[in-house]
Amino acid sequence: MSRPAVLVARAIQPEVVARLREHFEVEVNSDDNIYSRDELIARLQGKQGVMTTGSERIDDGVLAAAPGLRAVCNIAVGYNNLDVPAATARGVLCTNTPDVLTETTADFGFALMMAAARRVTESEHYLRRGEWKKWAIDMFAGSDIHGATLGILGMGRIGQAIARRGAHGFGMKVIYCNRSRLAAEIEADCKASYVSKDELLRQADHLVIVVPYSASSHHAIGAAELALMKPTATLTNIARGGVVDDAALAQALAAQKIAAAGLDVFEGEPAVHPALLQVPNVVLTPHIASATRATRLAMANLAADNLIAALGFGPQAGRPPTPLNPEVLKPA
Ligand code: 8YV
Repeated sequence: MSRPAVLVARAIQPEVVARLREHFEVEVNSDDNIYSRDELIARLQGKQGVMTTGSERIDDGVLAAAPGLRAVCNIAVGYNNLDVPAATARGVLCTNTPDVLTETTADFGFALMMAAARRVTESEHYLRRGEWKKWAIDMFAGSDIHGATLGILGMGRIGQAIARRGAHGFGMKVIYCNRSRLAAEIEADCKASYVSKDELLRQADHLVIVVPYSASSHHAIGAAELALMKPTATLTNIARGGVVDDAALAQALAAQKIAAAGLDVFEGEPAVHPALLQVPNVVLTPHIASATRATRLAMANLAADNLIAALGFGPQAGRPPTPLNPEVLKPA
């Protein structure tokens, strides 16, 4: 019997590719570039599975053009690049990589928030430019993290991990806004209080955005929302670019309507809104919140576990660990 063919849409760790090769004929994107839509469709011909990152859009048109596809395994917890209902309608399994990146991503959210609040990159650029000649009482004075109010928009696994860091590690007062209120024991564990979105924006000294991207969270933070924030506040986005209106944010930063921002994700990335590159009070990183060696390996391995199981191989054959649309799986 011939082995199924699968596509790995971005180069991943060789040891994970080796695991896939135990079961499949594997084609790996050897280029640094994301496939164009047409190239992706061409490469998917004859493939039963694909491993994607958050960048490849798999919509109904792509699925229709790749009728042999049975599984799409994202190496990401976010899956706004996948049209899951369309996949379900076509009987294609979709999977993501929750949990394995929660703590690493929360660490980075905290790092970005602290860097923005304490003006780390802004002051480093000043030093590198050779402008540091003397001390001044207000030199790069930022705002405190300890004891401040941490506001979290989107209280899923990563939001909760950030809340725990703030409450238990830094003595912060934690408030959150979420689609639904969390169970009392989770609120107690995170020492977090539920507030409305407006209250979140008004009260937060440091606002961290961790809400998944969808049509309803598109531009959840725009000019009107930024106007509610304190002029001393910071905003950190580790969710998805489209959740924040980057042009409005750049304007608010330039006009010092808020003090600073930390951004790991951007609308239209890898392009970054040019106005954001012009303002000094923003820390910019290239979507690396989950990027530790250990976590990226765990993510790729989990995606591989999903693909191997989805196509009926390995110890979990037919029972992929983290399905998004388990209803397409046939009962064992
Ligand atoms: C990924 C992410 O690295 O998991 C997510 O949703 O945003 C990141 O951890 C990125 O999407 C590439 O797959």
